[in-house]
Amino acid sequence: MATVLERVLPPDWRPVLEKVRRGERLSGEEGLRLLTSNRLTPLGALADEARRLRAGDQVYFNNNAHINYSNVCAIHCRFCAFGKSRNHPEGYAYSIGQIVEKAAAYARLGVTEFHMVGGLHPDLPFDWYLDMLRAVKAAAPEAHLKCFTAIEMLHFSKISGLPLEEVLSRLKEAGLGSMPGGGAEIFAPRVRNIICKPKETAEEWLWVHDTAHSLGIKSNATMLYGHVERPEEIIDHLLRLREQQDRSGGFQAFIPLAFHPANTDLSDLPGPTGYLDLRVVAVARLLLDNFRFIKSYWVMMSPRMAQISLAFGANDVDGTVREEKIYHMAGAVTPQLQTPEELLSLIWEAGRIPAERDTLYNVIHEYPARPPEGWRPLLVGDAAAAADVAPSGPPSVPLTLTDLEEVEA
Ligand code: V47
Repeated sequence: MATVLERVLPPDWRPVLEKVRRGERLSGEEGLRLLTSNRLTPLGALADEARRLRAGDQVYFNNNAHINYSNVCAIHCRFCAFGKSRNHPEGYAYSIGQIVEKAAAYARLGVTEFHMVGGLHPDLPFDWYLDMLRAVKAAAPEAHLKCFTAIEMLHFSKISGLPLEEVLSRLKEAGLGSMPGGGAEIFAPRVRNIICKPKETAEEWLWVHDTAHSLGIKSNATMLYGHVERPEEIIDHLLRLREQQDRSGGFQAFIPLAFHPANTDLSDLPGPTGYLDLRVVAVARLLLDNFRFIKSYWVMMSPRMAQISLAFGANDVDGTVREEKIYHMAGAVTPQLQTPEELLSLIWEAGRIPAERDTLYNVIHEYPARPPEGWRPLLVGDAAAAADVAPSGPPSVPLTLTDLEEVEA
């Protein structure tokens, strides 16, 4: 008897399903055919099957806080609304004291990860970043520091005159735990030329991650889509990440980043559609057979779309976030915070098993497959809107089942 998946699948996609089931690698041509098809339901079903077979039914989230330490940036990328020149009225740079104050307050709220990135500041010396990491580590010793994109790492190498390996080793010594995936944009030179001409090349971005992996520093990978890229360039980006992962193996999650045009030089572009969001997640899951985690970053996708993407191959929704500037300066209207309760609701309602993780995907809290009796799903954004998201807000420790039962009682 044919399964539902087999029934919805167009006959010429059968060989792809068979490859997925046999654990065989899909080709770029197959990826392109899927990406350019508008048959969303079978594409989702195919990606969901790949996710189920390769990664299981848990959906991960973490209790994290983003700290964008400065938006002052020596280069100008046309897709970016965050970076500002040194004298711009909206340019800012937190002092180490201010960063430590935020970190200490967030640590008291149960945050396990600080995601810290910023612009390429023209004046701060490399020692400032080392001092900043040491100070945050001293204030929040239990928290994992996931900091600085590959582009920032190359900037540090330039301003310090140190080889990249030395930059990474010194940051690691100062407390760096892993690297986020930003700055990749789209690898194709044609697109980089249009959207981020002054930025380093794909080869340089990949080299930084390769070097980080060789030093035992895990990292993530991203792709910015929904602007001027062509489907072939999305596929090229994914294949280059897959090759890099074959070589160095240190990528944890792939995070597709939907372009937000407001307040950028590309504000005349419409940004991605919902169809594109879901097709990119699904094709990433299918092509990236060596990435266990496909993360739907709810800040840029919206919590609702991130929830739907769980049926299209995603198995991570990022974290609580709390304070985000890169997307909100580009017009994002998503909340700043999703509480653990909201993330749990989102995952349970999608029929999946929530797991709170640390940055390295160790599970900190396992949750049951189904919510406790009487659990009322929270509308995404509800609790966040009502909560005090400032660091001085009420303590918000990760929930356990016992906590949930107490809430219900
Ligand atoms: O590198 C900047 C992108 C990235 C815009 O590794 C924009 O866990 C859309 O990398 N519209 C930073 N995107 C964010 C990032 C990230 C986010 C969440 C988790 C992780 C992780 C990494 O945001 C930048 C750039 O690619 N970006 N401006 C914009 N207007």
